[in-house]
Amino acid sequence: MHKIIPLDAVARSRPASDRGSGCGATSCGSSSGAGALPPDVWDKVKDHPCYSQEAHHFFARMHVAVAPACNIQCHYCNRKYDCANESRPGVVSERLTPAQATRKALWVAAKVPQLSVVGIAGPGDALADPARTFETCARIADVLPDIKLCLSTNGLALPECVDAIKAHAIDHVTVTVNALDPAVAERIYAWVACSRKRLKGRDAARLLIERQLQGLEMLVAAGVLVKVNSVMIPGINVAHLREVNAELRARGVFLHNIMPLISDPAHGTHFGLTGQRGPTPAELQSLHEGLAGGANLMKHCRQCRADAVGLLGEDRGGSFGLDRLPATPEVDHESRRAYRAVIDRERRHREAATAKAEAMLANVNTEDRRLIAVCTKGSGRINQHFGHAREFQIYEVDRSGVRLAGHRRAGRYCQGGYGEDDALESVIALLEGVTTVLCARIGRCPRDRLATAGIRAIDDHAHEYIEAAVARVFVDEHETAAKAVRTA
Ligand code: CLF
Ligand code: SF4
Repeated sequence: MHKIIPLDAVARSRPASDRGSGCGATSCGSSSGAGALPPDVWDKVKDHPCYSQEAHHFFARMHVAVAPACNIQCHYCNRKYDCANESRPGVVSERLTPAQATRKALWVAAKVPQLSVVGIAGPGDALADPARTFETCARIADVLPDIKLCLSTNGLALPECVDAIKAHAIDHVTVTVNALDPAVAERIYAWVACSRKRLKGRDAARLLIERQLQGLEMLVAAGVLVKVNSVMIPGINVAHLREVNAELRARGVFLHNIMPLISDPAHGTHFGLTGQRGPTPAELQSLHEGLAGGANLMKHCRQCRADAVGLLGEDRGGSFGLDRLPATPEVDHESRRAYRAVIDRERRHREAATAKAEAMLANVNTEDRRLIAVCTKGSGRINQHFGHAREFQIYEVDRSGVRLAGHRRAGRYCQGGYGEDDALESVIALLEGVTTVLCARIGRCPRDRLATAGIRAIDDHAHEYIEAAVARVFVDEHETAAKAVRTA
């Protein structure tokens, strides 16, 4: 019934200028700014915290958990919990009706001026029961026209839904593709439902891949920005993800997000119970490095919940529970517009500061490359106390520029007035490979302990833009080292 689309057929049939979003290896993707993308694409991504790395400093997303059903079974998922394709496994969301979801979106928009995107990412698959998903999208678009709609799917039901996706002006769709080779995919999925039957093994894997590719091509052809998530599963698909990444680039996928498998026996998943491990941060980084030149990589994903609310990395979902949902939330559209105007100004200043910093870096005569950790609460600035950081953003810097390399989650060191020694030791272990930490403030004890571990903590750049401060520190450290060599 289903025809397999050969992996290389579409890429070959498309003119070279159309391939890979029509972009060079470094010209587009999540880290790109206004000048590097066609204006219509920039317009779609500029306020989307997942599709634009820059936007994630300023804009928030919320998920509405309106999609309870699923049509496949992934080995990393336990149906008692949410869909692990686009959310952290092991968490349970409050399921909402489309009407409740709309009220919740209004409520969050009223309280969180940064809100720019509403996504549907579970708790099951967003397209397994498309009527609920599209009803929710239509209702939200009606009352919040400044909000972008986004959804995430395993792709099985995607081909039939592309017309509805376009009709509802959903510009961003994530498809989870863990493998393009059925022999690899059959080790990741237990079954796939088709025409009221459950397929298993290679037939199931083949059908799912075929539907994912067909849907993905239809979306790209329809001008929808496609992000592909792949769960990185050591021993199963790690080497294969290189082929997947290259194929995605050839097919015009905007962004490839490789998410580390989270596997915990307590979640009761097949992988959790059979001892399948997830990758280490070093393995993920090495895979990222090996994919340079392929489809653009997303490196700022936080594997959020299906009911997440807030900036990526913060989760305010607990403050917006169903039990407190107002009957008629009121949104002040004027103050939302004012927030956007402030952000536009802030972005221009940040861009200018980054350009200046990059010019300064280009003059440094070194092949050195460093990892610098940053404590930030958002806005693209160094604005968090070291002791309050629950995660560190890791920036890579060399003479060619400053790039986000990822983030590392930490236990908070400061426990209400005193420092927790064990937490500090885990933070130090977590910062392996990092030479410097930039924060808004740090006490003497942790600063000294970090220094003993070979990590310099600096709080002289509090409230400065991240890229500018990272570049300044790199240049200063290089100049100090060069001077020491000259005077030796
Ligand atoms: Fe949600 Fe996903 Fe849309 Fe973002 S999340 S549906 S694209 S609005 Fe973002 Fe969260 Fe990572 Fe997803 S950080 S898990 S990539
Ligand atoms: Fe679970 Fe999502 Fe996979 Fe369905 S698609 S089995 S909900 S992880």
